[in-house]
Amino acid sequence: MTMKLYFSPGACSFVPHCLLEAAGAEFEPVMVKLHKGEQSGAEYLALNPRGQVPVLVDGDAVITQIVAICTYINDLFPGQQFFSTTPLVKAKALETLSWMNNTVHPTFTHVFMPRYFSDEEVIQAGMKTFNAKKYGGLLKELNALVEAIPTGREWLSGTHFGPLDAYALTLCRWGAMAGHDPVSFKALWQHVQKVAQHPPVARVIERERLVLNVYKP
Ligand SMILES: N[C@@H](CCC(=O)N[C@@H](CS)C(=O)NCC(=O)O)C(=O)O
Repeated sequence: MTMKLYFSPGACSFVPHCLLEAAGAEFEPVMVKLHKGEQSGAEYLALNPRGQVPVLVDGDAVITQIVAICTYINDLFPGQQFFSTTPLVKAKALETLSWMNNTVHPTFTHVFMPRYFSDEEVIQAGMKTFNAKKYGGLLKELNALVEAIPTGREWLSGTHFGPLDAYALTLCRWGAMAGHDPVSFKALWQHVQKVAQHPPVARVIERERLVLNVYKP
């Protein structure tokens, strides 16, 4: 049975979307319009009570959370080496993936959806400003991780394209929405442009109709 990936254009679901495309998996991309609140409708909540994308459905199994979905896709398509088979390289990649998912990503959520964290508009405004600035510092850290890619290795994830590369692109795009010019993070921006040209990623960018640099000074 064909897998289904519930995604929203430009959201974090871009990460597993790219992995499925890169693996040549048979899957149906199902768009969830977050701006229309489709994630909060009864039908979607029956699938994922947390009302979030991504969701991967494989047969009767419903998998949520990027780290879990990426690990599952890696295990289904071991030849792709989305995670390295070298234990230490894999552990370090999971370390960075977890940081992206549990630190960088939620910092942006405070900028983009402050209403999830307070009912009060004044608090929301303060939270937005504070976290937009904090996000700039996290992008600097990400830029340093790209600079630290060992010579001879092309990808953040390891010797092959993988989740860290797709997530880096997503987080960099979001940075522009938080007021950070992606071009100012030189190594990261170069890497993101390379990732965007990787054929499976380019196909996903086209399917999701994404503009890479949405920065407006
Ligand atoms: N930790 C979750 C985060 C998922 C998440 O934050 N998804 C966002 C899009 S990037 C979402 O669906 N937001 C809709 C909402 O919260 O209303 C994961 O790894 O899947």
